[in-house]
Amino acid sequence: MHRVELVGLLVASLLIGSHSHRFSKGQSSIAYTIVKTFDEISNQNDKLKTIIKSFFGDQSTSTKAPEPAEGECLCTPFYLCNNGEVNRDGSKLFEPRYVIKICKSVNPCKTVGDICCQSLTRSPPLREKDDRISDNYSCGYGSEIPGDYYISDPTTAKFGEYPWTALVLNLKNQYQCVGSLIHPEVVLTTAHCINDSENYIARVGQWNTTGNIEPLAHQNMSVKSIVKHPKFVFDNLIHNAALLFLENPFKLDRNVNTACLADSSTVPYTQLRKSKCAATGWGSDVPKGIYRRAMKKIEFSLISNPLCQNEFRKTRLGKWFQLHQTFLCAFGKNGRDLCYGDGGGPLVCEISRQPLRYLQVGITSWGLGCANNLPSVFTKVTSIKHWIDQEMSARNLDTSYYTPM
Ligand SMILES: *[C@@H]1O[C@H](CO)[C@@H](O)[C@H](O)[C@H]1NC(C)=O
Ligand SMILES: *[C@@H]1O[C@H](CO)[C@@H](O)[C@H](O)[C@H]1NC(C)=O
Ligand SMILES: *[C@@H]1O[C@H](CO)[C@@H](O)[C@H](O)[C@H]1NC(C)=O
Ligand SMILES: CC(=O)N[C@H]1CO[C@H](CO)[C@@H](O)[C@@H]1O
Repeated sequence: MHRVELVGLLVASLLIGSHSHRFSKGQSSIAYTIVKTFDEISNQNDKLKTIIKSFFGDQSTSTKAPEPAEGECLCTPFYLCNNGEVNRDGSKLFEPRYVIKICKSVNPCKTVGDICCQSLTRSPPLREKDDRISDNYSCGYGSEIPGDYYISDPTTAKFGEYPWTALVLNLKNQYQCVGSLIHPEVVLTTAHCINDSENYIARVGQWNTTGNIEPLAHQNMSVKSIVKHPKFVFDNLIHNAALLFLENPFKLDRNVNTACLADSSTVPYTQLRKSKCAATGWGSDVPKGIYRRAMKKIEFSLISNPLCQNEFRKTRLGKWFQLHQTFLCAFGKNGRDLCYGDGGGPLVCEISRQPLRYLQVGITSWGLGCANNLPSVFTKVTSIKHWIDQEMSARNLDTSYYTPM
């Protein structure tokens, strides 16, 4: 096993050539380098790709978990020992992607009494019909909506690009978490940012949360009832999912569409590991940073659970850490990452052979810090899909809104 690992790393390091110094920076960068290496060669040489895959394809063999024997003394940091038992599921050690501070929108005008006014030079909004979604409904498609809105960097989504990404607000209009529209009257989010005894509002079709500058209007809707996953555990965030059922349905439009949901019977994750994935939200860029105004988009590459578990075993979660099967991990491209306030947001991947159509595979759940070469962790949609279907059927709601046909 060790030899296979070593030869594999050798091949990887030969391939990245001048970049091989990354290995000296610590082991956590190795997996990142491998992911990057796959990216870098993916368009170059299929044969090399096959060779690398033969070493890394089955990651479960090269990242075999140590298993403690029963009754064995395990020397662990004190915080990993609970009543004489080693903490193996990361209880209370994860950092959920919470909203930790509310960003106040400050009036930027210097003169007392002045307020922000829209530019008069804005081009008129274009309102042609998009036949993909208006009458004949289809989940997972975004729209190109031309307009005079400024996009500052590659981590900002375009208006209409991810039309299922929803804001979850409290009654004071404060940002609580992100969600995804899976049916005109249902929003999927994480359980960790929802308090069942509070009231919420869902908002869709918005891009810039601080100004109504979009060429198509957003929509607000009150949440009528909340259902958390019955097996959700707050301390270790397993089954971290909640459904918000709305008072009335949203109207689907070019800036409002439903997400398609991954189903284990139709989508092999190994296939999705090669596709373009992205997560969206309005969270901060750094811990304690301010929240984004315009929708944020972070591109991700999915990794296997054994590889992910191995990455976290090198952290304070400890070497006995076991990643629960309801999680899904991904590395942010170019070292970018989600952060506080992104919880509940959708992670979507392009469906192979259906260009520009996306499938929601994850719900943003937790990480350790932000953008520090560790994977981001999501609730795996396939592990909660059955529960979603059941809750929908119990209310006579049409599941075809999130089923890609
Ligand atoms: C949930 O909301 C109720 C009612 O506002 C409040 O008493 C309770 O402390 C909240 N729970 C949590 C975990 O914040
Ligand atoms: C969002 O709106 C605010 C206020 O109108 C504006 O200052 C900011 O530039 C907008 N952001 C983007 C990315 O357009
Ligand atoms: C949505 O709710 C916010 C906060 O109450 C409000 O400012 C906004 O005008 C509402 N949008 C629409 C389209 O009604
Ligand atoms: C191709 C297709 O399915 N067209 C349908 C679109 O929706 C209208 C009415 O909603 C139907 O009449 C069409 O057959």
